Amino acid sequence: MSGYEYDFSKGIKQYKAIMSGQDAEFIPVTTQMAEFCMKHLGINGKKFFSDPEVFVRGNLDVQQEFGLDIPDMVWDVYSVEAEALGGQMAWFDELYPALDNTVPVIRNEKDLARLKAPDPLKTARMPWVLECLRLCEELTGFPHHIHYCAPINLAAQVMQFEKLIQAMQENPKFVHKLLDFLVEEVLAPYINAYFKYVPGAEIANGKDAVGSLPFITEDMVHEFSVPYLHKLRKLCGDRPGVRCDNWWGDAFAENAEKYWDIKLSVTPQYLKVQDPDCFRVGTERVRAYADTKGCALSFGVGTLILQKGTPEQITQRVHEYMEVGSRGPHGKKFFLYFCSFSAQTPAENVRIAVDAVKRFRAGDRPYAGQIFSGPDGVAPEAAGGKGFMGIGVKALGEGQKGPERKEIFQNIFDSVMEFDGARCETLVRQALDSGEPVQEILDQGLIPPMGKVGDLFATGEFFVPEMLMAARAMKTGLEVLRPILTQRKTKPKGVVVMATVFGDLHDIGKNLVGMMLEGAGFKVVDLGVNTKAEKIIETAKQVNADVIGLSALLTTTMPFMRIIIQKIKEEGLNVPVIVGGAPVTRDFANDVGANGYGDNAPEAVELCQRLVAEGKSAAA
Ligand code: B1M
Repeated sequence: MSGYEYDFSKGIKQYKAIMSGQDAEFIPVTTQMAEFCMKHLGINGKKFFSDPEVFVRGNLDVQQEFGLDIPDMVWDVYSVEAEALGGQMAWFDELYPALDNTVPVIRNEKDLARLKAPDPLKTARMPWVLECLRLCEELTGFPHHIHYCAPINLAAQVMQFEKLIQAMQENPKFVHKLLDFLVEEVLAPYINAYFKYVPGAEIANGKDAVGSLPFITEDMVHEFSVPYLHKLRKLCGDRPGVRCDNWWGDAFAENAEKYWDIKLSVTPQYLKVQDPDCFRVGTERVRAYADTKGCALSFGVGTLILQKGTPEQITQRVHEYMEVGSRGPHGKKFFLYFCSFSAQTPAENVRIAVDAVKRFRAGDRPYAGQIFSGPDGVAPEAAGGKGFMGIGVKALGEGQKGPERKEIFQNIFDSVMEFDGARCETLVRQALDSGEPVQEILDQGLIPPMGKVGDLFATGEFFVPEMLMAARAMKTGLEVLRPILTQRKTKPKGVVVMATVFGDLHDIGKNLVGMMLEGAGFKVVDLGVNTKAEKIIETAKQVNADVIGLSALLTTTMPFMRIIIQKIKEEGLNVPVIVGGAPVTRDFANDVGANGYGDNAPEAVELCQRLVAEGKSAAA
C-alpha cells in the first residue's frame, strides 16, 4: 500500500526507475485518456476541464477502475498557453476544449509587441493546470509531469499554421523573435512555476504535433524547433526532464536513425516512437537503434487500433510492441504507451488492451516471435490510419514524366515547382503579353504543377511546407489573371463548400485539399473549422454549390459527418457530399451516405471533377 488515497505505487516505481536510467521490474504502461474518462463518467467538458477536483479525481477513478499503471493527466495541452495569451477557446460537451485560432492572436510584429507575458499563477487556466498537478501528487504521491505546448506548436497556435510556415520562408527573423518571446516569456516561466508549485516535480513534457516531419521539413526542424527546445531546457535549470517526446514523422525521415539522434537530443530520457510511424518503420529497427545508444525506449500503440481494432488485432499489436521493446540488454528500460483512448473508444477495448498487457506479463503470449510491423508489414490501414496524413510510401510516385509543353508554359510550371512566386508572376505577364490565351496559361501553366505537387505529397516526396509554398507561388501567378477572369466572367470548374465538422479544430488537411481544388480551377468557399450543419447548408444554397466537402480528424467528431449528411438530405438539398481526414475511411463514407471519399488531396480533386461532370451530364 502506498499510503495515498489512490494507489498507483507499483507502476510509478517502474516509471521512475526508467526515467532515471535504471531497469524496471515489469513493463509499465502510460496513456492519454482524459476524454474517455470524462465520457465514461458522464461529465460535461466545461466542468471536467476547469475544476481540478473533477478533473484529477475523474481521471484517477477511471484509470484505477481499468487497471492502468501510472496516473495520466492530459488536458487540452495545445491550448492553455495560447489561451493565456488571449486566444479564444471553444468548449464542447463531450470533447476536449480547444483553441479556436480562426482569428489569430498574432499577425505581425505590432501584435507581438503588444503581447503581455502571462502570469502562470494568475492567467487563464495556467493556475488550473498547476493545481491539478499539485492535487495529483497529493492524492497519488506522483508528481505528474506538466505538458506544455512546444514552441513551434505554440507559434502555430497563435499565428495559424499556414501563416507560420509562410513566415518561416519570408520573414524568418520575425519567427525567431516570436519563438524567443514564447520560450522566454511564456513557457519557461510556466514550467518554472510548476517546479516550484509541485515539490517533487521533475518532468516537463512538450507536446508538439506540428514541430516535426512532415509538417515542417528537416531543415526547419533544425532551424526552428531544436534550438528552442534546448533553450527552454537551459532556462529551466538544465533538467533532463524538460523534454519534448511526441514528434511524428519517423517514417518520412531521409534517415530514421539520424532523426532519432535529434529526438534523443530534445528528449534525453528516452526514445519514443509511436503509431503510425512505429508500425511503418518497424519495431525491430527502432529496438536495434536503442540498443546502440543504450537508451530507454517507448512504443506507442495507435488511437485507431485501440478504438476500432478487434481483440486479436489489439492483442497482437500490444504483444509485439512489448516483446520487441523489452528484448536485449536494455529491454528493461522499456515502457508502453497507449496513444489515446478517445471518448469513442468502447470500454471493452480499454479492457482488452490492459488485459493484453497483463497477459503478456503473466507469460500468456500467443503471438510470441511474430512481427507484424515494418515496411514489408501489412497494409497501411493497420499502421493506425489509412496512409499517414494522406501520404503513401515514397517509392510509389517516382519516375513520372509530364507531357510536353510550350516553353513559356513549362517555365511557369517550373517556377511553381521551385516555389518562386515572383518569377511565376513575371512569366504569366510575359505569356499574356505575347498573346497566349488566358485559359491556356491556366490549363498548361498554372494548374498542372498543382497536380504534380499533390502527387509528390501523396508519395511522401513533398512535405506540408512544400505543398503550401507551391500553392502560394501558383496563386501569385493567378493574381495576374484574376482581373481578366473576373471581367470575362470566366466560370470556375465548380463551386465546393469546404468545412471541418463541428467540434473539430484541425484544418491543415482541409486547407491543403482546398488549395489543390483552387489549383485545379474550382472556386472554394471555406467555412473554416468547428462548423455546424446549418451553416454548411445555408452556404451551399447561397453559393449554389456543386460539391460539399467535409473534413474530420478526430474519431469523436466523425459522427457529425453522418448528422450533416442526414440534415442535407432532410433539406432536400441535391448537392453531393465528399468526406475525408485521417480517421475517415471509404467504408465509413459509404456507411454515412457520402457521395465520395478522398484518401488525400489529389483524390479529393479527382472526385470533385468527376462529381461535377456527372452533375452536368445529369442536368443536360
Ligand atoms: Co490533434 N489529434 N488534437 N492536433 N493531431 C490527432 C488527430 C490525433 C490522432 C493525435 C493522437 O493523439 N494520436 C488525436 C485524435 C485522437 C482521436 O481521434 N480521438 C488528436 C487529439 C487527441 C487532439 C486534441 C484533443 C489534443 C488535446 O487537446 N489533448 C486536440 C483537439 C482539438 C479539437 O479539434 N477539438 C488536438 C489539437 C491539435 C493541434 C491544434 C495541435 C494540431 C492541429 C493544427 C491544425 O489543424 N491547425 C493537431 C495535429 C496537427 C494533429 C496530428 C499530429 C496531425 C493532423 C494533421 O494535420 N495531419 C494528428 C495525428 C495524426 O494524424 N497522426 C492529431 C496532416 C494533414 C495533411 O493530414 O488532415 O489527414 P490530414 O489530411 C489529408 C487527408 O486525410 C486528406 O487530404 C489531406 C492531405 O492529403 N483529407 C481529405 C483531409 N480532409 C479531407 C477532406 C476531403 C478529402 C480528403 O474531402 C472533403
